[in-house]
Amino acid sequence: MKKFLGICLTAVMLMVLVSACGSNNDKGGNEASSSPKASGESKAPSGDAGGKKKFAIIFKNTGNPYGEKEMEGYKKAIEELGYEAILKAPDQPTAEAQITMIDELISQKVDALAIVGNDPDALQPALEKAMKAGIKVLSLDSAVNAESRLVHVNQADPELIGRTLIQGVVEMIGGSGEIAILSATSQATNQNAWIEWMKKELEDPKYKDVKLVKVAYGDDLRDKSVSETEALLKSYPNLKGIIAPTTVGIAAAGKVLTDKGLKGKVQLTGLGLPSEMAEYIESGVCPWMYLWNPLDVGYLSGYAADALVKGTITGKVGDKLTAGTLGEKEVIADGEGTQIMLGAPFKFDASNIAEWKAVY
Ligand code: RAM
Repeated sequence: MKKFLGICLTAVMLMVLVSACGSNNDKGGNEASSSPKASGESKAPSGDAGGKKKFAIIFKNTGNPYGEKEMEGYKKAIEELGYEAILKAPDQPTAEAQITMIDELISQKVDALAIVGNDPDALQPALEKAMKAGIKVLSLDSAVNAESRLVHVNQADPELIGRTLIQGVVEMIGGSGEIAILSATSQATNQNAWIEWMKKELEDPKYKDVKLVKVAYGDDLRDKSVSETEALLKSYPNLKGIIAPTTVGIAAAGKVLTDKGLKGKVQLTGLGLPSEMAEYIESGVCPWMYLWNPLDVGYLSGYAADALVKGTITGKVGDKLTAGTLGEKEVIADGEGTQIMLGAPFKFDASNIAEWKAVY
């Protein structure tokens, strides 16, 4: 815990620094044009035949404010580098829908493609085809497997996220009782990695009185996340805590617990957007939660894509890049592949949520 607090403190200092520099947290800019509103909608290439380089990003699905912020950060990096940003997200969070979009981007001859994978393996043939066509492929947020990408941009250490969420909920429920997880899709690489670490943390004998009764999947769709939360409450009347490691899930659970008057009876924590969770943190339905800056995840990915296209990095361990206002970053190992790490998660509670809800 001490170590984590230390890391949190460093994160606070970094975030204060970033906001003081007025970098990715400024609310100016053209948010409207950076949000895909419907399936397949993208910003058309500007048509300047001079051939501005095209940098695409595909998020998991539409209708997720977290994804819009991530894409906004990517667009900011790409535009400050002087290129064209193409932002895409399918209606549904499926691999199939992303494959269709990858094929379109191959035909459009984009220079780079950053993907938030809806499946670790299913996108491999399409992404290999893209790389054979000369497109620099990277993943961010939710990784694709090592063969399908040159590098992954990771928001934070999965072990730290998973262990911290268990420690948090256990503290909230007073050390014993039933807990459940409300996740995104069952194929999401990022959520699955965090859940694995939650389960490892729970193996510690100190949690012998804590029982994980179910992992439910709301698919990052608001209505499904609401109904999955309601089903958890119905099936497990003694449930004492919910961890939702997804911004869509935690906001849905916050609403359900509020509407049912369960504040203090069923505790809630997880990974949430301050703008969506402020009311539940202020009311006490969710005493605290964690996240990183999604604008920065996208922004870092934009700079990583640029470095891959310029050839200043190839994605191998030890490669270094300067990621705009985020400064120096290094490529490090990640299982069979490689990654670039943004930083540590940040804790949001009643003392700081008002400040952050306006930022993201
Ligand atoms: C949701 C998405 C995203 C994840 C966040 C925490 O918005 O699943 O991929 O990183 O939650």
